[in-house]
Amino acid sequence: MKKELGLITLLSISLFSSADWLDVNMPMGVTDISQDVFGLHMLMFWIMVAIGVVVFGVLFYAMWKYRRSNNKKPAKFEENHKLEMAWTIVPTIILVLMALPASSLLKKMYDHDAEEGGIDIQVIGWQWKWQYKYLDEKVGEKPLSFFSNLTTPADQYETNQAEKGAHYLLEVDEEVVVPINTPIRFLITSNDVIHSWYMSDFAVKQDAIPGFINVAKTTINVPGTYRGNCTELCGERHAYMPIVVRAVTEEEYQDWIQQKRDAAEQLAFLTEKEWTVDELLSQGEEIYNTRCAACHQINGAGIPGFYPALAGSAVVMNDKSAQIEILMEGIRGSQMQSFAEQLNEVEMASVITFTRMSWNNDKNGDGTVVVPKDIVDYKNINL
Ligand code: HEC
Ligand SMILES: [Cu+2]
Repeated sequence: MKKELGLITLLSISLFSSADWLDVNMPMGVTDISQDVFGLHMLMFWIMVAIGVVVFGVLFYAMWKYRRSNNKKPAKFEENHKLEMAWTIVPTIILVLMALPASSLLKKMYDHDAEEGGIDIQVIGWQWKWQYKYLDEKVGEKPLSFFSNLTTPADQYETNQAEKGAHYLLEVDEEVVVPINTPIRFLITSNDVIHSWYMSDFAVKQDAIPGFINVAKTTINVPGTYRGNCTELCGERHAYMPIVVRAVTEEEYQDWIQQKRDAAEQLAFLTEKEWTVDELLSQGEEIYNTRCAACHQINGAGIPGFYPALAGSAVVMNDKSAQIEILMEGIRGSQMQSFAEQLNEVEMASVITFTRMSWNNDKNGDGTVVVPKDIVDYKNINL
């Protein structure tokens, strides 16, 4: 069966290899499984073409041959047991034959076992972003972990004022970097509602369900940047939590891991350094726009009834500890989640400072700046 599949894939690839055809067809992807899926899809396609040719051939032949102007007298028979048996048995056989390669491929897709030299990446869905934890790569004592947020500027999709970029709604601040030719297991789960991690180039689509771990295994053959989406309606910004995976050589992968480790080391130094208000503000604005503006809006006005305004908010204008606590702990039962894992001390301090110094909050409130040390202190007391 495998040989035939391969042959048919080859045949289909040569027939459909002009770019125009590939555009209308299913993508072939960059993993063995995704190419098998493509092969299966083409096998089914040609079987359907053959059935279509036979059925419509007989139909049109009969219409032409037995047309009234040809002076044909209609036959009078009512039942034909042999014919009825045939049109029941033949399709059944065809269906069973189609199920054989389909189920053997499905079995291959659902193979969850860890492999020698493979890596495990935990994927966690959040409203509305993805978190990735590299379980085999430690940074300090914890696994390497980061969040991946949409970076398409809001004026490209909210007001339609700006021209859409090349990777409109498919671009993020932190790409998932993985090595090629290495078995990767994605252990997919969710922190809040049901999401779904979908990457068509790998033929991977798995629901991310709170309390469960779904496994998807893949080995990427071709280096490149691959883009996908959340495919389970998960709330109002469902369309704004894309997936970007960058597959690189083993060497580049190791470099990237090292960079992440260096950055973590650098952070210890950055939390202790003296920050100027301007430095905090410019970093804070960037973070606010990617992490907070989706709900609280760029101008801090929020959306009445859904998201409170931060402009003029008593929490933001007064004693800084109240706001630090909200950002660190989240507000239970609301969409205001804890940012303790999502932002480091420097990012946390700068985004809080930004909200306290913007939209006239500094004029009406107490105007105190929050520095990274405040966050470190909070963690020392509370965590
Ligand atoms: C997914 C939507 C969402 C995101 C993203 C979000 N918030 Fe919130 N935020 C809320 C909601 C909803 C509340 C109100 C919760 C409640 O009181 O029940 C809230 C409340 C707050 C409050 C308290 C305001 C008040 O006056 O009570 C502050 C401060 C705040 N958020 C800051 C931030 C900052 C800073 C960020 C970015 C790091 C952020 N939020 C990201 C939804 C969000
Ligand atoms: Cu989602």
